[in-house]
Amino acid sequence: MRVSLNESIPNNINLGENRKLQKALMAWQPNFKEWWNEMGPSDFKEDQIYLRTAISVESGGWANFKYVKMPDYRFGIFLAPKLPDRTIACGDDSGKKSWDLVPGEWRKELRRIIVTQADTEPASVEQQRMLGHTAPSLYDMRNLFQVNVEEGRHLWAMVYLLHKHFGRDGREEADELLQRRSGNVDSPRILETFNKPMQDWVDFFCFTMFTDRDGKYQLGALAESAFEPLARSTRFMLTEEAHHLFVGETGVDRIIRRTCELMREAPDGDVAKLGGIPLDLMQRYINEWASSSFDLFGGEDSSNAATFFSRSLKGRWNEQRDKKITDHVGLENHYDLAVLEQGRMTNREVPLRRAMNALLLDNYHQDVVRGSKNWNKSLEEAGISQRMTIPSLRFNRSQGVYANQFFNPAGEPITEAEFEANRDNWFPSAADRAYVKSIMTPVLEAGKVANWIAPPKRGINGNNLDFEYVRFDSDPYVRA
Ligand code: BYC
Ligand code: FE
Ligand code: FE
Repeated sequence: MRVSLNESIPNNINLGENRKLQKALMAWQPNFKEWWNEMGPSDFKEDQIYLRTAISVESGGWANFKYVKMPDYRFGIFLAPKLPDRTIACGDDSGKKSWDLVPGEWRKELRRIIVTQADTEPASVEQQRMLGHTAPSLYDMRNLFQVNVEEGRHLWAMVYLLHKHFGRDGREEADELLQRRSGNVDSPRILETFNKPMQDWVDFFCFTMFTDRDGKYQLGALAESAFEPLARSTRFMLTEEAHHLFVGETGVDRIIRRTCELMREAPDGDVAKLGGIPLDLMQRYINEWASSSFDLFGGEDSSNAATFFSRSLKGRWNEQRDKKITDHVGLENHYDLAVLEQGRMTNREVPLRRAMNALLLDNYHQDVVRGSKNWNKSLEEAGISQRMTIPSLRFNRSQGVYANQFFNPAGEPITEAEFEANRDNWFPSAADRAYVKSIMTPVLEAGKVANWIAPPKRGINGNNLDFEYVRFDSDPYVRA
């Protein structure tokens, strides 16, 4: 029993030598499997998927590709290597020795951060569970399932921390992670974006572009934590996250490139007549997922953020590596935040520590703007004059200083009536969603791609597009 758990969970945490931890994880594992079976990808359990499995943190070990059935996937637990002489990166204790164990004073806060991070992982799997049925190609189906199993592994990574470092409370939290459900009214996931339905592949590509990218920045901030096990877990998670972001950014790009082709073919430029995705519709999906993802950073002016930073639980993006960050204590400076007061924009000087969420959101925003420039390059190359835009950080917010205020996508204040009158211009309408749904027919033959999306520029792990990324156990069209 002991040996088999150790074998079924690839790890670099000496799991085989820690009986107490093994026992805790062994008790949790069947519940995880039950959850995966019920809430993980619908169908495709008997099919062979060309997946990468992390079996060690070394470069050759974390990207090990082979065919596996998803129920047999091995969810490993890995810590990135210890950085020699790492000291605390930020806050009051900057420069002191980092922690291998949770300090009693910050236990509650650390647990809360880890639980919040953990909760997003199974939530995203739940949100994406129906998408396999409408995959636009085997390549895309494989990427979807790759993302799903890795989010499952990220849950394991956080549950390991809860079990190892937080005793009984940690075990209870780990159980509750399998009980909450995305979108459930009585027991929802913690953060709002993770309760939104994901109905089609345009949602999926926007989610992996915008929402997984919040993951990148939050994980980066946690990789600066003084709590070494958290810093090292999240550092390894970041290596996997890159692929999720790639799937999103290139997915949107492939839609745009296909739309450009169809715009040339359609006599009056109306790509919907040819089953393509109009650029305006794409923009509405972008507005929706981008603005919802901005909320994931929490308030721009936040006492929680100040606590997390000053107690060294969470740092800034590249806190340790960025040469431009010289003040790691953060008591000196302030952040200039534009706020709407009595109908006009004014500046609020936010003490730097309270502005940590705003700073991280700015890093994130620059990154999504960079991504949108790549999409616009595709438009330019195709000779199309329309451009995609990332909405202002003030647009459509439910968290932070702009919550319950009204701005247009350019960030200019407007009235509530104007906002409401523009809903169908700015967000996917019922008609948009019905149209997208109508074109989401699965394409499940190697080398073929749905009509509404361009093929990828290259395949996975050096393979071509016509590689058989999924080997079906029985005719998938008959099943679907
Ligand atoms: N929805 O001081 P405030 C990922 C709550 S994604 C609902 O403004 P704070 C992934 C907040 O909890 C990365 N509630 O913000 C992606 C607080 O509640 P309490 C996930 C929200 O606390 C795709 C209150 O509002 N990781 O990995 O500084 C697929 C006031 O909060 C929201 C993390 O989030 C919201 N959007 O910051 C798979 C890292 N925003 O305490 C995976 C861990 C705020 O008053 N989490 N609230 O009851 C954190 O560091 C912080 O909790 C947050 C919020 C950055 C999320
Ligand atoms: Fe994740
Ligand atoms: Fe992810």
